[in-house]
Amino acid sequence: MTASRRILALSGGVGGAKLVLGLAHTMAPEDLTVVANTGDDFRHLGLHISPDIDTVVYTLSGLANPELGWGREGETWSFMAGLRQLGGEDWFNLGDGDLAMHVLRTNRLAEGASLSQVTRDLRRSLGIIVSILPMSDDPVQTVVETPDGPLAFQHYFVREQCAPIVTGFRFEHIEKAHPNPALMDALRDDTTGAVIIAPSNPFVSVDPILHLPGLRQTLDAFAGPILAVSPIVGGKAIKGPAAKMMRELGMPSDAAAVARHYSGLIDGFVIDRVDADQEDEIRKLGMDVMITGTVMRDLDSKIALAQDCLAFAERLAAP
Ligand code: FO1
Repeated sequence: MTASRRILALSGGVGGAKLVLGLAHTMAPEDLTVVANTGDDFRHLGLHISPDIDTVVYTLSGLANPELGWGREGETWSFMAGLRQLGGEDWFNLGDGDLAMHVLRTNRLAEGASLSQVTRDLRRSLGIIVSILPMSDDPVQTVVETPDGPLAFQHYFVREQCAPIVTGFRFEHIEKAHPNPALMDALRDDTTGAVIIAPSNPFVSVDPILHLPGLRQTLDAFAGPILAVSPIVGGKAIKGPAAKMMRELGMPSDAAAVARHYSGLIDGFVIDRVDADQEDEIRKLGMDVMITGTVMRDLDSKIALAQDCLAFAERLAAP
């Protein structure tokens, strides 16, 4: 795989955006296509909100709030203050600058634009060269099943702060959704060198993408390597509920369990040095393993992990 081949990165949440930033600093941005999960999307106060698209957009444009992992840095909250004063729903925080993104997106969609078109125009307006594709232009809603009944994803993640026990997941309307045609074209194009599954939550950030009708077959037919970066390091998720979900689903909350989740799909799995003792168990699943530093604390570590992933893809692609 020569360096100037297209890379497809499947991403959701903060971990995904961090690796995407590392990739954007490591390769020609025009050769990087990010496929963003839209199962977290929801309608709130009449606005169409696409959190995983926005986390990538803000991260690549340098506008992201590094502490929160969502929304904009240096945000003001006059809208929220006004909303509370008027007794509006205030469990989901919408910063004043962030609001512009949701209002614009909602308006463009209402005018008939597709989520792909809106996303392309928004990222271009922020000077982003990297392509950002919604996984689908059709609505898919991740539902978290709990002993007390189903929860819309943002109700689980934000309103309930990930406290409920998960017993399963559903992706509503996915059977009618089409994978983004640009993604399917890229997978069928031999200028695409590799697919990288970012260190995102396998259940609620990656599975909505992988379960889109026809996508798994197209991935299985993809000639290049498919690799994933473990979102679990030393039995813990760097951020978010992945490890808690694994335990609640009766799985070990370790890197090998994530590898098992992806086995049959991926050719290589990237784990952190602290999980080196799991290498043999993971290799037995029929995939190659790269052991490196996978905790991305700063730009240098994001770039280093991105470089490792590209080198791993080269190694996997070699005959
Ligand atoms: N996450 C929170 O924990 N609390 C919030 O108030 C919140 C607001 C918010 C607004 C816009 C946006 O794009 C994301 C927001 N998130 C918030 C994060 C969001 O729930 C997650 O980014 C994803 O859905 C999970 O990756």
